[in-house]
This record gives sequence, C-alpha cells and structure tokens, in this order.
Amino acid sequence: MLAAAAVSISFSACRPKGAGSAVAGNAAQRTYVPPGQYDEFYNFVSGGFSGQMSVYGLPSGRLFRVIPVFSVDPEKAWGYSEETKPMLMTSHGFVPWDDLHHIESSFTDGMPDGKWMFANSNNTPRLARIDLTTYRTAEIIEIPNTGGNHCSPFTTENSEYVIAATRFSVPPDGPGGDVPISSYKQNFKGHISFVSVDKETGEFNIAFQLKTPGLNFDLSSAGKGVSNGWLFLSCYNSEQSHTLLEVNASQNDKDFILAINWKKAEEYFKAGRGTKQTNVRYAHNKYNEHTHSATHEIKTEVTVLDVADFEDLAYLIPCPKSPHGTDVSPTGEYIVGSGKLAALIPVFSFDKLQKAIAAGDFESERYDGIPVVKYESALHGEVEKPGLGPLHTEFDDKGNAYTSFFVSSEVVKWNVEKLEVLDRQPTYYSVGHLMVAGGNSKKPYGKYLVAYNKITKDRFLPTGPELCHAAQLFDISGDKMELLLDFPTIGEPHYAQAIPADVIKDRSLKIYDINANNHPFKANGEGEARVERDGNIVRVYMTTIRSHLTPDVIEGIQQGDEVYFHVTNIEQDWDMPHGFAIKGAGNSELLIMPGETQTIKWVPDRVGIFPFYCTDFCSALHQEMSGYVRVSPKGSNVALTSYTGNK
Ligand code: K7E
Ligand code: CUA
Repeated sequence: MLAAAAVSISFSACRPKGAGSAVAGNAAQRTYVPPGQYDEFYNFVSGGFSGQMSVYGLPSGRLFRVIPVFSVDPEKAWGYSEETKPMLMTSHGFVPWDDLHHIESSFTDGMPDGKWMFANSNNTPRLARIDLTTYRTAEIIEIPNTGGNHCSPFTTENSEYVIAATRFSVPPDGPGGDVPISSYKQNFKGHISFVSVDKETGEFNIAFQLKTPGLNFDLSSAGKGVSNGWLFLSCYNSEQSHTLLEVNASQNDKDFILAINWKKAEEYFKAGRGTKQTNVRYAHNKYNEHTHSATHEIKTEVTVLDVADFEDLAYLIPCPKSPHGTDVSPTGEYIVGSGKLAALIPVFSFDKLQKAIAAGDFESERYDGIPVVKYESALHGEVEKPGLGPLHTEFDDKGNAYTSFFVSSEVVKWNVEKLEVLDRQPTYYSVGHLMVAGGNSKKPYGKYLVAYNKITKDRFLPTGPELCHAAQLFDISGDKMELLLDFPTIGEPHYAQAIPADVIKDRSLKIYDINANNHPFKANGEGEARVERDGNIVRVYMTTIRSHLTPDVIEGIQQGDEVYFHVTNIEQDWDMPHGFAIKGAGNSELLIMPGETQTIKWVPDRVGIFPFYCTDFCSALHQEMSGYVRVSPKGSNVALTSYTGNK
C-alpha cells in the first residue's frame, strides 16, 4: 500500500454508491472465452508482497501461471532446488522474499516486442528479467547505492536501458554510511541506475548511475516519440525530512518531476566523465537454459555521474503535492503528474519544457544545484476536479487518458489535449494502479482497462480477516467505460502489462532439447542412471519417463549423508513434466520439465525406508511412479546399490 492510504478518509466514506449494480448488461458474453479457445491478451500482473508475477488471460480473467521471481516457490522449487538457489542470492546472502510492484515489457520502437518482462523489487533493491519463451526468471541484478527500488523497471523506447531509481535516498554504499539519520540533508543521496539490456540475450549490466540530491523517487516513465532520450521521475520528500514523513514530507506545496536527458548522460558516460566507485557490492545472477542452472556473482564496481557536475543533464519541474505516477502520453509530448494529495492533475508539455530550458526560464533558486523550470512554463494545462488522490495514468488509442483515484475509488477518463473529464466509473474499492492494454506504448491497443484494487470488502465470498485483492476489467471501446468482470489476483497487484496473444504465444518453448542439456549431473538416458558416493556426499543420477523413476530402489545410504537427487526428465513431449519428492526432506518438491535436469538436496535424519514418488499426475500409472531408499546407520557396511526392475 502507498502513502495515500494515510489520508484520513475512512473506507465507508469513499464507498461508491450502487456497488455491484454497475455491470454492463451483456458483460458475461463479452468476457466469456469458450472452453478450448484462447484469450485475446496476455495480462502480466505484479504480485506485490508475494514477490511473484502472475499471468492471466483477458478478457476472461483466467489465471494461467504464477512465475516466481523474488520469492521462493515450492510448487516450482524456485529457491529450493540447487539450480535455482543462486538466483535469490544478494550481497546480503540468500534473500527468499521481496515486494514486486512493477512490471514493464521490453520494447522495440516503443511497442512491446514479447521478448521479456522486467520487474522490480522494492525491499532489497533488485531488477529481474523474465524470459517469455520459458516463463522463467532468467536474470536478477542487485542495485547498489539504493534503498528500495520502487521507481523501476521503466524501460526506454528500444529497451536500451531499464531504469532503477531509489525510493529511499540513503548515504552511498561503503563505510561512509555510518552517519546520524538526522544528517539526512548533508549525507543522503539519490541514485538512478541505467541498466543496459543486451539486444540478443537480454543480459543486464549497470552501465552507469546518476547521483542526485536526497529526493525519494517514486515512479518514472521513459520518454518516447518526440521525448525519446528523456526520462521523467516523480520525486517526493523534497523537504528532505527523515522522520514522520506523513507530515514532514507533505509540507511543500509542490514537489518535483525530475526530467533527465539520458542520451546526454550516456554521452558523458561514454566520454569517461563518470567516477568509478569501487566500494559497492551487488549480486548478478543468471539462469542458463543449457546447463539448467543459475550462477551468482558479486560485482564491486559502478560508474557514477553526479548530476550537479553537469549543466544540461537534469531539470526539476514543480509538481503539486507528493507526485506518485509520472506517465508519458503515446506521442511523448505530454507528461502527466499525479500528486497523491493534489486536487488537480498537471499535464506538462515536452515542447514547452524544451523551450523553457533553451530560454533559461528557471526559478531564481536552484534546488541543490539543479535548475527548476517554472511551473507555468512547462505546463500544458491542468485537469480540474478530476477526483481525489490521483495515482496512475494510462492512455488509449484515441487521445484519452485514464487516471486511477485511490481516495475517491474511481477511474476517470479525460482528453489529453483538451483536459476535459469525459467519464468516471467507480472501482470496488480503492484502486491503485490501472492498466490499458498497451497503455504505456506508442500505439496503445486500447479496448480494455484493468483496475487493480487494494480492497475488495464485500465483492467476494468472505475468507477470514483478509480478502483477496482484485482486478476489475472495463471495456473502454465506447464513450463510457463499462465494467465487465471482477477477478481475484495473486498477492497485491500493482502495475501490469497486457499484450496481444499473437505477439507472444508462438514464442513459447515446448520442451528443452535433451541433446542440448549440458547439466553437469545429467543422466543421458536410463543407461546412465546410477548412484555414486564421495565421502558423505551421495549423488543419485535419476531419470524420469512415464511411468517409472530410474533407479527406483536405492540401498547403502547412511544417516547424515548429503544426498543429491539429480533428476533428468527424458521426455520430449510438450507439457509433460515429472515431479520428485522424498519423505522427510526439509525442502520442496522438484518439478522437472521435459529435457531438463533439476536437483534436490536431502539429508536423511534417521534409519529406515524412505519412499519417494513423482508429484505430478503424469499418466494412468502415475501412482506407480515411485521408489524406495534404504537408510542405514552411519558406518554401516550395506553396499551402495541401485536398480529398477530386476536386479
Ligand atoms: Cu502506485 Cu508501488 Cu506503483 Cu502500487 S505503487 S499502487
Ligand atoms: Cu511422473 Cu507422475
């Protein structure tokens, strides 16, 4: 939840009238996707405090998949298997959870290209890349000099960079961080990271960071079209206070949108104008689809440019009252600032901003060395009386914007040129993010809007003190927005993306080629299945195929041994994973995709017979897909043997 929750308007005060009656007459027909047919859009939805990303279909709201990103997931052994554990390593060690707020797709020419989804973690600052061929998190990079990576992962027009900016300004990493918290104004700094994305592989690299005054960066949007090359970030706590922010960071009438000329910053970086900082430590984790394993390394260097050292990198635009969303229109000309406590929505013009910069049309005082453009000079106009507590804005294909209002619990449609409110519809209740299909691209697909709500109260059957968060689907193809469907979400949904199924569906991988499997502990067919001992380490090279595990009888394991089951699924059929679990394992199951090898570690704590079995109902004889391990006392002379079928 966000700071606007602190606004002292109780839930009952903002409960929309006529809840539940507002649904369009033929809504069922318009959201019904008959059995066996496909949805029109993929909807990738952040999981908030679940740390995961979920994949739905639109318009049906059917849940297809939950992709583990920053949190462990026993269903998929994410963070439990030996292969995936390195993905959750950080400079703080193994971190099994995070808070994922924003998802943005990779872009080519300002349009989703269906290659990757990027995701931020809000607690231990990290950035993730999810591969849309495997629907697996392929890479996670930690962000140094950062305290909470909320303002992320906003992506430039051709995915040159994914942005990661600090929510909490903090002293830069290193020994200099041990300072009184009351010395905020002297010692706390913001950092904005430009993480480059390799065109082919997608691989991340923190190209450079910009050091800024100690502002809190909330959200951002990369420029596009006419504003390509620029980046806009909302900043709150321009007061630079360090305690009771609810009051102390709400003093100034206006905070800022920070406009960064990132093409210039890149030029300065390439010209060697940055400073190498060598006291940072950050993790860079990658998943390899050939070794079916992740690697984890710690990096110790980052290049930093201080914006105050350059005249033409950064400009502040005053923006009323603790702005949250900063959203750029499809043409790139308009920048919408949503002040959480503001009674209007300012819309800035990129053209006017450029003219103001060229004319030096600045306030008389700089803010910590950064020129402040005069509010009126950059302003296209204000949307008056739009609602209470504006948070986020998305765009359609017809020149309209849609803004979510947390406090007045509604979505409001308005015309970007004319700044006129055209329609408003209640949400049930307290909408946070909203999303229009392609609504952050150069050519929005329009058609659907989804509101992601913080509170559902009476919308679903009660399930104890906590109710599901939920999405609400609206049809926006007509003049009025029409509510079609409520559907529950995984965790707390924040930002989301919707991409036409055709852009993505044919990229989906069906199997891993067993011949391309380079896992060091692969069993290349049942003939290679075996058990080996090295001291107290025992490796079981196991294969799975319908409907047996090889080997399925193992003897000669001793109490306290460190046993690794390296399970290779030798199937080469789509949608034919097998599972593996063993009694007493302090671990999850494994779920092994066709052609893949995955490993679970097991340390038997007692003597006896331990059954193991396939956890995924894979065939008529799935229940028969099982086996036994005999565990003997330490030092026992039972020989290490294994077999399947006749000994
Ligand atoms: Cu508005 Cu974290 Cu994007 Cu949620 S944030 S609502
Ligand atoms: Cu394999 Cu069930």
